[in-house]
Amino acid sequence: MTAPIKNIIVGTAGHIDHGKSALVEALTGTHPDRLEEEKRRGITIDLGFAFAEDEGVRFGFVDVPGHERFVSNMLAGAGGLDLVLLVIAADESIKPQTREHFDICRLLGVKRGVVALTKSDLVDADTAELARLEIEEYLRGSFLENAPIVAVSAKTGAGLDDLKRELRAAATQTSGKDASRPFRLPIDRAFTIRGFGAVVTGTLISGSVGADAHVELFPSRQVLRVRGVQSGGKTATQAVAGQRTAINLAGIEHTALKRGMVLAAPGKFRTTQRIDARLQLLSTAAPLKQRGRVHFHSGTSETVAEIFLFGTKEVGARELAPGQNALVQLRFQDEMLLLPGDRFIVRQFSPVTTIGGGVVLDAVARRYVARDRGRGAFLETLERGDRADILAAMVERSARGMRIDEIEARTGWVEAEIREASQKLTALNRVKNVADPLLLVSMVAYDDTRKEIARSVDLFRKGNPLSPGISREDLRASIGRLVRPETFRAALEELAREKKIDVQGELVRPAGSAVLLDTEEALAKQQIEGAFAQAGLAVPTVKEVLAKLSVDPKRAEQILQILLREKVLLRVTPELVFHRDALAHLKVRLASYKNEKGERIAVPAFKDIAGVSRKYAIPLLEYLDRERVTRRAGDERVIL
Ligand SMILES: Nc1nc2c(ncn2[C@@H]2O[C@H](COP(=O)(O)OP(=O)(O)OP(=O)(O)O)[C@@H](O)[C@H]2O)c(=O)[nH]1
Ligand SMILES: [Mg+2]
Repeated sequence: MTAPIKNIIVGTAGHIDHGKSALVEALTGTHPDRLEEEKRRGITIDLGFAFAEDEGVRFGFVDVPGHERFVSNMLAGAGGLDLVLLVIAADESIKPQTREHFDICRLLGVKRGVVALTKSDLVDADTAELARLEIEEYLRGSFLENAPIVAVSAKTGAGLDDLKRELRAAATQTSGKDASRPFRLPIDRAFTIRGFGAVVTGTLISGSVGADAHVELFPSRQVLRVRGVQSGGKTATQAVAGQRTAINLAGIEHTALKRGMVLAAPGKFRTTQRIDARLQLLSTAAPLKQRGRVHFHSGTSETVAEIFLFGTKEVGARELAPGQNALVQLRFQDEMLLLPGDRFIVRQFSPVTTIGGGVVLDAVARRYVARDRGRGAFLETLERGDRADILAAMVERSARGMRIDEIEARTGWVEAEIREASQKLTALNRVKNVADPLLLVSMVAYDDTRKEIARSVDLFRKGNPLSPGISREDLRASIGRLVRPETFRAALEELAREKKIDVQGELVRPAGSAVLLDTEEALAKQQIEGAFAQAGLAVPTVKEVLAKLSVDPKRAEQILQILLREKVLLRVTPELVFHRDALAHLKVRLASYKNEKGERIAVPAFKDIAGVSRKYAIPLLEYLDRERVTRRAGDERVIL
């Protein structure tokens, strides 16, 4: 049985002309420089790629330019690497871009690598030893402190086997990228292939993708179909995280695609122009001013950002000192797709040099305000907490609560992870899940909603003692706008289950509270009912009846409403109200008419048996039609 294949991206780093591209060729057989200009000038300008497979490890090499003018191209390649191959020429030792590239790797959180001491054929043993000592000294205290330093020559082939062995060893210690997470591919090249159309390439940093999948292009948010994929330079059914990947896209011109755009799982993510982050400033940088402008690089994208400092220890600090770190807000000139945990680099606006980098904590940050006391603690939880802590902090900071899709978009977590964290928190009573699939609100916000509902129901009751309750709709409107319908419903139902309130159809009232009438009101109720009962079908107007009562008009109207709700009285038209017995009696008379005279009845005959004038007859017939007691047939009615 062979061990599963591991996909590892190795990125070169190092000063111009130190032999990066030559070394990649020596290791893979492919010279990574592809542009005419690169070949002519003998320097690398843009990213180059090559592949090698070695004992269960598939290496994708990303070769970067060493020239200081092309650091932004280097950054587009450095975003996705698992291992750095730090290339230092034995005859020159450490030079400015050795330092800058190495700083970038550190700031991007690269964890492992190998140092290649190249051009070893050009120096004697003492010079090589001196270079080695210098490099060891330089790397002390960094992630490469204990990394192997392998003397090699791309020219003679000396040391290449050792270097391959060390790369393999480093690869086995590297965890690689996670294919089970949502798909994300920062685009580093876009071109067209005759007969195929648009093709993009990039390092697949997360998830997997196959032919016929749909992917979303950021920042334009077009959804596109994948025609085919290649990984590691070969056609494949599926490309997985950690592979160099080429994707042939349907429905778009290659001219509409370029480096810096991102392909991602469709419908999952949003773009952002504002993030909160931890920023580390290099010790070689100048102090960073409040609202300083920088070039921002993450993945293959870059934009201009304005930096707001809020995490410095000294309250009111207006700048960040070299070598220090702080919690910051970054505001971008362009829409970016970023997720928590994404690393980034910032470069001075002018002259352009690398000054620092950091990690995204909150990709959907609230607008910066100078005094936001909760934010520091919140960001520290995002930075250090486990998934449940982070979820609780996010839910507690959002007044409306968070739906599962909102959590996914904001964190990049998969559903199972969200559910697990949510179960933990609901068991601890820190959050309440009020809907399916998943809407989490903080326990504090949920309890507030319950209290507000109970208060509102009571208040209505006090102001409207004759009303059987407040309607759900009015109750909902009386509760804060920040309460979502699902939260309202869950709280209402829970209060009803606990018998704190009574919910009957659309009406809500305090538990156990029937409408209580005082003697005067009870009398008025009898009088109203009596008036309509006596009138039979030739009813008086409501106004006339109510005017005779001793209670005030508003209460009289409410008492009428009670009778209507109890269905003792029935409203046939806005003006006409009948007693239920009168209507029942009419139906009996119609039934006997049908028995004796047949099913058809004309209006005059109806007036006779009802004993009413035309004024009542027509509305009554229309009412009976609606009730399906009769059906209109020309000028007559059919008794059903
Ligand atoms: N003698 C000798 N020459 C080397 C060796 N490696 C590279 N070279 C030469 O050094 C020059 C620069 O090599 P490249 O591989 O292009 O250097 P690079 O680091 O890729 O340069 P940039 O991409 O422009 O930063 C070329 O002429 C190579 O032939 C080596 O091990 N020995
Ligand atoms: Mg090169």
